[in-house]
Amino acid sequence: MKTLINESLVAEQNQSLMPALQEDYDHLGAKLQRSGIDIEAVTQQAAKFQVAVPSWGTGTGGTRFARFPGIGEPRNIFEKLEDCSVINQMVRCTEKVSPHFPWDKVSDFTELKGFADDLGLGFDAVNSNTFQDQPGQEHSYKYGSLTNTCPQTREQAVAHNIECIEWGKTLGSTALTVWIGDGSNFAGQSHFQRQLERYLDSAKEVYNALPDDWSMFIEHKMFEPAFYSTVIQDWGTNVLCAMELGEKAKSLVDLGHHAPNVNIEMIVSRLIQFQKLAGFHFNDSKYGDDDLDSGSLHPFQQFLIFNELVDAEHRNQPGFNPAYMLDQSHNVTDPIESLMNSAEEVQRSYVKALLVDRDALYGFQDSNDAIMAANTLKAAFNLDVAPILAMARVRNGGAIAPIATYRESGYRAAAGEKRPSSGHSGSGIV
Ligand code: AOS
Ligand code: ZN
Ligand code: ZN
Repeated sequence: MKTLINESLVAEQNQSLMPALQEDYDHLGAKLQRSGIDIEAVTQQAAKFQVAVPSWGTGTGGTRFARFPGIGEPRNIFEKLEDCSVINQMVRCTEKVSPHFPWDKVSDFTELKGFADDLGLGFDAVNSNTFQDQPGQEHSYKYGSLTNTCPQTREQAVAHNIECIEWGKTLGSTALTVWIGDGSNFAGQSHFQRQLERYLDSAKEVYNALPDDWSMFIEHKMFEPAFYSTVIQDWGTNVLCAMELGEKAKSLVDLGHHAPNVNIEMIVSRLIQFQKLAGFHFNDSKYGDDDLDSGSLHPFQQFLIFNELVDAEHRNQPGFNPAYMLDQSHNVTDPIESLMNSAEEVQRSYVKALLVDRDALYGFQDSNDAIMAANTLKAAFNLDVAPILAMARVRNGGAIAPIATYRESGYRAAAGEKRPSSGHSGSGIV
């Protein structure tokens, strides 16, 4: 496997940090032992954890208002994959990339697959894009795509989703994520039911094109770019459509796509119970679909979501096989650093959830001991599991201190040399 950061630099950095890590790890191990937890078993679980990186997250995207290009931004999917491989080399829990078409322009998918293979990367869900027009496109998505009142426009959107499936097959992907921007901006602008009927008709055509081992992930979002109503606005409409389509259709939860203060962990629990949880777009949010770094604002919420996920693992729930992906976009940080941080934060939530004393929790729930139930969760959440994460990384060949090692490597500056900036800041992508 080709690595873009010098392996001996990683080894050197790890060597100097190892004595302190070992000390912290042994200390945490002894502490966990008192609660009957074997740290080695937890570290092995942590080392198996994976979350996919979004190809669009490697560019210095920004907001819909402006784009501020960063140094050495990837100019195409091949360079995006290079950056993803650096992320994975450092954190070793991001082996897959989720591509977005046609943002990721590809002329030869077999070549792309080979390029990714060489970097030790695979592909997670492929994303279609019918929320903006592309140059030369025949029918406009201004008034919607899969739900457009014009049948030819709907057909065009269906055809794009089907071509994404075809491309994904070559890449080794097994899922299509469909997020549409369809909705309305004025009361009365669209007939809610007729619009959703059109969605279902179009979505059925896409669904029917899925290979046997594929899934269709439906992603809901409350608002934006439509601000009065959105067709797939919440998990209710999402799961109703997924049920209508069939068992290969499931509901994808993007953490930033809910009304403020919504109990997302409970939505996750419901979707698990009815075998309809597709997976996640992890990110964090203060106001809406902010796409901020995972765990940067609400680490407890993210932990509570993982508490549901680990509980499902613990209960061996049928049909439980969620896809974990990041969905974030930045203006102010180096995207490689942000994506490494996010991956680690998601993994941190997972590890903390593994440490919840589930039998004790069930006991407190059954005896209605609310305070002890809450304290049981908090006891796991308040543990500092950083030594477990670092040990899992180093055993998988990654860096004890990903950001420090990445900075030391000078990768970004070298990318700046190889990938000269186009020098202008055009309008952004949502
Ligand atoms: C849009 O808000 C959604 O989060 C989608 O997942 C979208 O495809 C992605 O964020 C890229 O913009
Ligand atoms: Zn998303
Ligand atoms: Zn979003």
